[in-house]
Amino acid sequence: TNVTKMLDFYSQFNPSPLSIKQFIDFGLNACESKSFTFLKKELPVRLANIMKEIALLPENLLRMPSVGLVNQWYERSFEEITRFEQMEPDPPTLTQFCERLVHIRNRHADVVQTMAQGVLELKESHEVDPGTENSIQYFLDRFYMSRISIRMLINQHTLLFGEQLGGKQASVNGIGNGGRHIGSIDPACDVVAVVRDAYENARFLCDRYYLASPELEVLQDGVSSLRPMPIVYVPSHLYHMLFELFKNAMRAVMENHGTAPPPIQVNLVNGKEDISVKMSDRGGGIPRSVSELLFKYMYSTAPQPSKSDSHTVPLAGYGYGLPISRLYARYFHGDLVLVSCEGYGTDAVIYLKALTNEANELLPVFNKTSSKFYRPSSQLADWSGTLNSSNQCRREKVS
Ligand code: W6P
Repeated sequence: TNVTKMLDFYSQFNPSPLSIKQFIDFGLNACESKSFTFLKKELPVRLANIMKEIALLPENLLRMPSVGLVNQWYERSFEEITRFEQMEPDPPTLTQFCERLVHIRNRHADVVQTMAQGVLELKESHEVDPGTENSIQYFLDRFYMSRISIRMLINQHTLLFGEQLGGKQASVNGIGNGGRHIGSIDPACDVVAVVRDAYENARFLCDRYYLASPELEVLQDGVSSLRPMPIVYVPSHLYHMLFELFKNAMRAVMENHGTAPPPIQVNLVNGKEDISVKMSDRGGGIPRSVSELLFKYMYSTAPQPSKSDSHTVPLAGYGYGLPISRLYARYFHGDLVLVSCEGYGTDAVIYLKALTNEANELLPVFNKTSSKFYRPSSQLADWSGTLNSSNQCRREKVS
């Protein structure tokens, strides 16, 4: 079909990663027709690259109804955007384009849940071998990263040029955001304020479930501090990561201390290359064998607690929260790592790039190398007793 041909065409191009600096420079010279011209090519390229990978998924996963649904959403959105291919950036087209992007963003709102449902459907209907599990892990990291990046592009365009907030005026000059946001980027995003906000909201859930909660101590360079720490970043991404980490830390602390829960400490350090946000809990820690698993989608996939339990939902379900938080960190070349001391507590560190020109989007590229990861192969151990446990890469026997 025509869509198949278009997919083949657009998937030949590599996605063009942008840095936070480029997003800002572009936002400050905000030109809607330039943005349109860039996106009407770049969005199909990013969509096509990941759609080609969806097509390579293990057949029994592809057959799951939820995965089929997600695939349809991608096909529809790809088709809708490529309709703009030959169009000139005149005012009615620009308006239509903006509206279409909002529509597409809404269509894909539940992709994470729906994909998780698909993995659940697979688990409940098939025995999943470790090779397949590996392929699914590899795919979901790339798939969700692609989604984060596409939503970033759509958010920037609609916030800069959309009508909802009064367009450019509202999002560059910032109505209700201190007058400095550039789309979703805050050039003076106060890490301390985001930490406190995420803490307060996690604490609200914690109090409701455990009837108590640990205090927060904020440090800078290891000493107690009340100073703000402004960085150039997307506050919603930072909030997402911190809220997830706080929920996990609070749960661990509350499950391990009846009364007088020890505080959660957050130490902020602004280095030359990295900004580090270290959250330390004294929640008893986790063994190393478990900390690896916390980032695995297959391990984290469990049925949602039923709606009737909604007043007593556990604080953190170990859903896709941690793996996706790590993707948010990695998206601009940061990272999220867990270092635990079993029997004591856990440190979770968010690393962010301190320099906006080094904070480049990290994007999955579809090519021969990536397709290899979807081919089944016999896994042979080259370390004693490590087969199927933690080897990230695939080994094919060469005689
Ligand atoms: C734990 C397990 C965990 C995961 C993520 C963040 C903090 C913590 N603490 O015990």
